[in-house]
Amino acid sequence: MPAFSLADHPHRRYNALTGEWLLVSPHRAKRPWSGQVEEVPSEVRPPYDPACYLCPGNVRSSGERNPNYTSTYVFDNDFMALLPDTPEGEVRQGDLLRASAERGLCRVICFSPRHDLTLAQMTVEQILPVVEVWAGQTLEIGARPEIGYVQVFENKGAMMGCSNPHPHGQIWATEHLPNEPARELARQEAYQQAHGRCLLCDYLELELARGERLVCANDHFVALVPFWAVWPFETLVLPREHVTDIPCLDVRPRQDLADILRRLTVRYDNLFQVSFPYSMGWHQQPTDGDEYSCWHLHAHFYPPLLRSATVRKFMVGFEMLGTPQRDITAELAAARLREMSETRFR
Ligand code: H2U
Ligand code: ZN
Repeated sequence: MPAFSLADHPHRRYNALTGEWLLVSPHRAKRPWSGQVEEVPSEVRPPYDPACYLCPGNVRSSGERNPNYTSTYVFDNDFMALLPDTPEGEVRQGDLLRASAERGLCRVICFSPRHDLTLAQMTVEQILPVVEVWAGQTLEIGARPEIGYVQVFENKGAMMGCSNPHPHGQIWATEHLPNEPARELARQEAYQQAHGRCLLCDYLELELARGERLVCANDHFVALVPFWAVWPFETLVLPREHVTDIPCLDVRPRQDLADILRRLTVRYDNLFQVSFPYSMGWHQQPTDGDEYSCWHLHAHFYPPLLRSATVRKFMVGFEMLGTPQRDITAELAAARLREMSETRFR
């Protein structure tokens, strides 16, 4: 019997950040596909679309008119999933029926007045204001007494359920810590307790030394495919310095963040020569006023595409009922992304 290898044999991998396991089946990467094929959405869009509710000067469904903004633009989501003035209340029957009121708010952030751009097509100078808005919004919303956590994210592409191609992201801020950051907090706290060091500082050091899962880097940020990636081309974006949230980032790190976002999203677009769909978002320290020095700021990119612009990964069957699974290894995915150009295809 040949010796066990991560590149050839089915195995489970541990996600040190969430404490969950995933299944990796590298021997299965050449499986033939006769399932669903996605449509490639048209790439051509006008710089201004009179029917777009995010373009400057247009009227939204609330009846409000967007200003003629020239860089970024933030507004309260007209269909907030959470409301700031929800009355306090609880429903409880033993340990079986539990519910409690949740306060919060939702905002939309337009990244650019240009309807036809994406982060991958914007310059570092154009992306920097987006980073500044993320920082400013995190500070402002996080300072509200009813807000315990600010989730900054971008849902990109029709495949991800995004309703509008105009470059934009969202913020959902909640009273309580959502599930994913709660899992990450528990692991980061436990690691700090056990080792007296930050989990992601140590992880980054290990990945920089090994190199096999790195995608790209600059002086302040590193993009890599995490050892425990579930989505085929999932990446983790980490500041080299131990900072707890975006507002903590200094001037140069913010510029480097804009740089790494451009370079990573261009690599994604070049992979299948398509505007690459994904959900991405920042995991920052909670804003309930407690101490979270163990928290290491990071972003996750979760793209659904698997082997081409038209074949996506589904989280179904065993993954829904058992454990998430992947075929192509994190190391192979990183190598593919690493060899991509940082000049976007035309
Ligand atoms: P997507 O990122 O999933 O496309 O969502 C865009 C958000 O924009 C969505 O949350 C909001 C929707 O509620 N929206 C407005 O706030 N005003 C509008 O006129 C349309 C959509
Ligand atoms: Zn638009």
